[in-house]
Amino acid sequence: MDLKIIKKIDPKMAGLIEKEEKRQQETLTLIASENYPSKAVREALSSIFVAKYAEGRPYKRYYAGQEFIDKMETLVEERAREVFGLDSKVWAVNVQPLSGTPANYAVWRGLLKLGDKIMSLHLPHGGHLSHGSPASLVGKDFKIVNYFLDKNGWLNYDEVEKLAEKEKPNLIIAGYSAYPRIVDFKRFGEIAKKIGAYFVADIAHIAGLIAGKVHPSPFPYADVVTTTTHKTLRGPRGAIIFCKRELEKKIFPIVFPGIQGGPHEHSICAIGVALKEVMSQKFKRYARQIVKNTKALAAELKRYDFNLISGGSDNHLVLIDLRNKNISGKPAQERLEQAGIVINRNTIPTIPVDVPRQSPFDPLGMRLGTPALTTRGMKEKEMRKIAFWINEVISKPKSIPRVKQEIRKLCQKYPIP
Ligand code: DSN
Repeated sequence: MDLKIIKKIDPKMAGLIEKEEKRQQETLTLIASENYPSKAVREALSSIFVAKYAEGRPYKRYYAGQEFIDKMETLVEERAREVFGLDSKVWAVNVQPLSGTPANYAVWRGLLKLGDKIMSLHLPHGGHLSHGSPASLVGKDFKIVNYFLDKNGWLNYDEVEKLAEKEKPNLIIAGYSAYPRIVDFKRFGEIAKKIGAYFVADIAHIAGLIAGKVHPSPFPYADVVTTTTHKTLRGPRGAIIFCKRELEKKIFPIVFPGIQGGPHEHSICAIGVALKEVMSQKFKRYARQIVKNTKALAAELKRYDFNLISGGSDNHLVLIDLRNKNISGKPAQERLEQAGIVINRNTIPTIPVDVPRQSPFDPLGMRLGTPALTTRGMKEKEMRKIAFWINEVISKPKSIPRVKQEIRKLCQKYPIP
């Protein structure tokens, strides 16, 4: 990025930006929730919309000077619907939430009374903080009942149904941070309907895969769909709420004025540019390549005797139980980072829930995702090489300096956008 002006007025900050850019260029980002937005998206992020307050919904604002903001935000809403094939008579869209957690919180507070019951996946099994962790406000405002993955790390829809019938939650959430398999949204929709609960799909991790048609869509079955915009969707940081028209009046006033003030219109503009890119054939090829890359990475890691939760992957991530490698998540993450492989340590779901809790600071597994490297243009061949390096670093720490050099060389061939 050209930092000519910042360099003049704030060399210290320019230096930090340059260092971070170099770090990202010389290392392999395998954090499943990260990605590289295009130059066009970054250009939109620094557009003049950054200077504008626009509290309220399009064409119903509290500030003057909204002629182009209204057109821009409406265009982004239309594109969001187009990307997922939605009818504007049925689906309302709000592109203002600042990120995924506030988007989700607005939905729960809009649809439920304090103390109502939410049913979601247990956090250490791959759920999300905003789905009702006791550490989050959601866990304090609502009663939370959790479902669990089975002993091999798969969703068990019959168990979800039994629990839903017993607990009668007001709202059921499907959507995960560390689940490597296709989600049967149809089944979730049927379960929710049977007990009269709202069904919310949080597709933050897989929105780009759904838009690219490599994962089934939740829209035919859900009352509400939330997503962040910066993961597989490859936009700037932000979030979108889609809800059935009849729920719009309940949810959108929680976004504003409930929990937010002025929306970040420069981010919304950049979301619009990202959505335009998502509509292209090129993006569909990108989504297909993410899945191919993850499958190649998974297959090769298995050859090195890594124990993959659920035995493999259908999407953009793999989750690994490290116990047979005699290392836990934190030292594995640190060792890999020294070599230039940036991953998440992660809890794994195959530990019975009644044994002492895995510490989130040093859990028993790690999570790897391919969206960012796929954006850099890497394919199956590079994934196999990366699996080799991961094995080298985990099994032979002495290899770290050599692997680091090899990774740097590979990274030169695949510039970050
Ligand atoms: N914390 C994000 C992730 O890494 O999956 C989700 O919000």
